[in-house]
Amino acid sequence: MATVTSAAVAIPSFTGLKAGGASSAKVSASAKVPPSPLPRLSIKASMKDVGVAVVATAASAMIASNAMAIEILLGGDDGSLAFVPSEFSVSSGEKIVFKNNAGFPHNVVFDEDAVPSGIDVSKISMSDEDLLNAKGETYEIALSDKGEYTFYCSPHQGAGMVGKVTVN
Ligand SMILES: [Cu+2]
Repeated sequence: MATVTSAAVAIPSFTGLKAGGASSAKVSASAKVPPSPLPRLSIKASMKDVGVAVVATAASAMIASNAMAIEILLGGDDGSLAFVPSEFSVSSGEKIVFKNNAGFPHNVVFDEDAVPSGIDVSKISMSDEDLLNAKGETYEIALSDKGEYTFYCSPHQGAGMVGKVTVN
């Protein structure tokens, strides 16, 4: 008996809900008292839609940023004092993210004798005293002039921590 009753209630209220939702504010104002589940349900549905839209936006933003940036690790996972990868190429204006990984402190200093002519290395380098001391710290630059740029880590240059980027 109880089951039958609740089913009988559920069906008409659902039908009423659908009609109210379709025919906008005027109807729901005049039918204010009885369909109390109506606003609650329609809010739930619209929040779900918003959630889906937000997720989709975040995913496409991530894809876009991946396409426009390259990540270079400072220090190899095996403990090597190196840029990983040490040679790479980017498009003009593409973001280069140097990310502190292991064996720090590290920095990124461009070699004034091995960059395209006219480049002021002080504008694209970290200073010698400026070091990345914690894992995950980053140094970001974008190079717009095409050519080859050699860079090094000043604490580890002697150990061979040098790299080269070609800007196309
Ligand atoms: Cu280093």
